[in-house]
Amino acid sequence: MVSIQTVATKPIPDQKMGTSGLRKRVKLIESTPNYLENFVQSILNVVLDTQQSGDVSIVLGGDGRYFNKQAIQVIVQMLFANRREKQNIKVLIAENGVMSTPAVSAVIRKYKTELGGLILTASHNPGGPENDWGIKYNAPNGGPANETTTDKIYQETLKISEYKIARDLPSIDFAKVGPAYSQDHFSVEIIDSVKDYLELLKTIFDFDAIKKLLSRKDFNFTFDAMHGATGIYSEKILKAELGAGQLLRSDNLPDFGGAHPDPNLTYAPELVELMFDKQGNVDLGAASDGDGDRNMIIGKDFFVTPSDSVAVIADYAQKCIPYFKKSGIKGLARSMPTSTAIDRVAQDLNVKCYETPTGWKFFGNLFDDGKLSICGEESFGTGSDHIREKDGLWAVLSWLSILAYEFESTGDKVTVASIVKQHWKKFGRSFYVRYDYENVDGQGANDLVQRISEQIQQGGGDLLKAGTQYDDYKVESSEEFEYEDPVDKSVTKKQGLIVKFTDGSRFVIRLSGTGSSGATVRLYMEKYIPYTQDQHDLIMSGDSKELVKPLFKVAQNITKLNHYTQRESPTVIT
Ligand code: G16
Repeated sequence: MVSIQTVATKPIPDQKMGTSGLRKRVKLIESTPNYLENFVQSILNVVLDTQQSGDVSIVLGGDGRYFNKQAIQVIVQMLFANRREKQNIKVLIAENGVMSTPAVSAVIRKYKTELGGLILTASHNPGGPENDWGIKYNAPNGGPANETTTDKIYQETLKISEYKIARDLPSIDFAKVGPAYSQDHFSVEIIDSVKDYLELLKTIFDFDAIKKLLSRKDFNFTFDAMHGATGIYSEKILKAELGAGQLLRSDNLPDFGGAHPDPNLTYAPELVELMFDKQGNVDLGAASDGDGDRNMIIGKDFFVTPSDSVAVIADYAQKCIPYFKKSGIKGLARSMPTSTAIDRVAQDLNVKCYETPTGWKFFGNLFDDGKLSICGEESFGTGSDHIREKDGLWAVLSWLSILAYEFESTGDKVTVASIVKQHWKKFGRSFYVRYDYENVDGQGANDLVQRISEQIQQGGGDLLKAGTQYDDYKVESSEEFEYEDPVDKSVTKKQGLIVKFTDGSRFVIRLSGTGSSGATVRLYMEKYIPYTQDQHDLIMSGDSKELVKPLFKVAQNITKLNHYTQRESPTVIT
């Protein structure tokens, strides 16, 4: 007979979910008594309350990082101890505990798990004993919990006084697919999430067309899984099913090989070298992050910004992806700091383009309400209404579908660069750059935002009054972004500062919500140039970083970035 212990505990400060889940240093979690238990109990207090009666199920998976295996056992013990009388609880755990974030979303939706799912990931943050661990709660629609739910969970963390656990529950062996435990209205089943996820992808894409492309002698593709959760999916889907040639870092490691599992030009050096090697022959390169929801797309000698990537996918979707050929495009969306490239595609398709705060959770209601088909974020997130998370492999298969379509219809060899350039010719180009000032002093970062916010509240104040001239830039307007959800009408305030200029340029400042210590200031700059014959060379070959330099000078001048961050230059530029 398994016994249940009720353990007295005290609230632990700072257990507040950020943009997506709770992310903290492993050292802090391991050295703070009850850190994990407090947080899990707070989630369960909120989530179990939503299902007072009837049998329930929940998904449990993660990106394979250090501390996950141990955490899975603790969470199972707590689920067992918290089950209600006469209520059966079924826990679906990923084989080896590894399930990408998009696959968790797919599995929640497929099995209709009443309690949603828990994802053990700190996303693209490094892993291992010296780095980060994290946990996200996803709702029964498959998407990240909305703000109402995360606020409730946070309130629970502030008043928690006890948690329940069954420490002598037998340890669950999650290495083998099938039933793993069943006792007293409680069962655990280990599932093959790759199978479920693959099944879903097959309903979306034309696998034969992609296979044909990948079998061409004159087309080479390389995928970098960054030692993250997507490793197993890339082996079984990209390689075994579709015949993709080269995979990099496809073995999942608890510390991601000591690297930063963040798919960008800085942290995927081997892939980047292959793609920018003048003698190289790789036509499409792609990478995804620790938990597989972010993606990076690179052509030969050509980086595709996430903002352009989603715009190109949206423009092509109905032509080359069966799912959209059938369902059409209901609407498009982007997070506020993402470039406006997708807005112009929406205009062309005659559908609405929604502008949401940063965070995939804000797309959830739009998807559920049938208002949205494809969306993306500048932070390397791209996805659609097939699930409720951004989806790295979905973006990669979308690009393979576009290339397959172009190869087939033109009968000629096309390139990623030629596809994007064609897009710029049709829509003009948003030159776009993001500067990150990582791990700066929290007080300084807050003061920076506060100062600009006060000016905005005074109608622009001395700094931002419409008409104020800074070098060649004249202020047109300034605002602090606020979002009213079109479906539930909830209002989310203080989501970033936007300064627009009369030439159509803008810069945005906001603080990141995904770091595990200190603060990160993000400065986003965009300059849109419509396509004309005169601007042809600039649009096709202009360097975004060079082009936004004068705008950066103005943003620095207005925000006093160097002073508040105590930095001379950004840590990362994307
Ligand atoms: C999370 C969210 C994304 C968001 C990103 C960046 O991504 O899911 O929607 O755009 O954080 O957030 P921030 O700018 O606040 O750091 P992920 O991949 O880290 O889960």
